[in-house]
Amino acid sequence: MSRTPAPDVLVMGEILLEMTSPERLQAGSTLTLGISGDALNVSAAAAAAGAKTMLLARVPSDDLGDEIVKRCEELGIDTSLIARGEGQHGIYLSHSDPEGEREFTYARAGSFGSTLEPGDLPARLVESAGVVTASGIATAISDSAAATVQEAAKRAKRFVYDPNFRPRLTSVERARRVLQQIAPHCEIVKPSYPGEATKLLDLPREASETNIFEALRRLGVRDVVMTRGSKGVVIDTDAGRIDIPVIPPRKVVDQTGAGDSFTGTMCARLALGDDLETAVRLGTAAASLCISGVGGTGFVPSLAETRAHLESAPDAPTEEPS
Ligand code: KDG
Repeated sequence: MSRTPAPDVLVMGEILLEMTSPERLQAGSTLTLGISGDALNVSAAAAAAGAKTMLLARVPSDDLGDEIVKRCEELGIDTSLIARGEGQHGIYLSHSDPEGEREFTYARAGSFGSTLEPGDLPARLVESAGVVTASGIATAISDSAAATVQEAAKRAKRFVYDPNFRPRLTSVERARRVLQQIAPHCEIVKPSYPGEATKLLDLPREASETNIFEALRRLGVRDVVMTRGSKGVVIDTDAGRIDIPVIPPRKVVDQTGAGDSFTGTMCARLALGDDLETAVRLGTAAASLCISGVGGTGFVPSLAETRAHLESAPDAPTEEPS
C-alpha cells in the first residue's frame, strides 16, 4: 500500500460557506457566495506560497459539499483528509453593522464541520508534517474539535496557533483555558494586540507588549508573532525582538481573511526552510494583497506576486552589499 507523503503544512478546522454583503443585512440584500472559513483561508495561502498543503476537515456529502472540495482543489489544496458525511453546512454572513463596521453572523451550531474529533487525526501525517496549524476558531466550534487541535499540537513537530478569538463563538474564559492547554506545545502563537492578547491572558488593556510576551512564555510558548494593526508585526524569540512594518495595500476591498493569509504564508515559508523573519515579511505582503478581493479567499496572491509586493514596499529589506 502506498504511503501518502507528509505535507509541508497541515491545517485543521471547519470550511464555511460565506455570504458577503457590503451593506447591513436586510430582506432583499444581495449576497455573494464564497467558500471560506479560517482553515480554508490559511490552507489557500499556504498552498499559494508553495507548500504542499493538506486540510483536515469534515464536509457534508451534498452538492454544495462537492463545490467546496472542488474549490479547495482549484486553490491547490490536497483534499485527501477531507471526510464527507451526513450533516449541515456551517455558514457565516459577512456584512456591515449599523455603524458600518464589518460583522460576522454565524449559522453553524451543530454543523457537520464542527464534529471534527481526535479519531480523524492521521497520526503519521500530523507527526511528520513540516508545520501543523489551527486557530482558536477550530477550538471554539465544539469540545471534540478542541480536543482534536490539542492532540495535534501535542504530536506535531512544529505547531503554530492563532488564537483568533471570536466572542460570538466562545467565551473568553473558555478561550483562555484552551490557550493555556495548547501553549506548552506551540512553537509559535500569533495573537493580535492589544485586544485579543490582553483578553486571553487576563491582563489590563494597557498591558505592554513585553507583558504579553512574558505571559505567553510563562504558559510555555516558544516564539511569539504578534500583529498590531497599523503598527505592524513584532516577533519575539530568545534571540530578541524584531519589528516588521505593515505593507501598504494597493486596494482595500474586504479585510476578511487577512490574518489567515498571513498565517498560511508564514507557515508555508517556515516549512519550506525560510527563517522566521523572512516568513513573517512574506506573510505581511500576502495579507496586504489578499484584502483586494471579496471574502476570505477572494484574492489569493501567488508567491511571485507576494514577493514582488514585498520588494516594492517603501522599506523593503535590502540585500547586504557583499
Ligand atoms: O479570519 C477570517 C475568518 O474569521 C472568516 O473566514 C470566518 O472562519 C471564519 C470564522 O469562523 O469566523
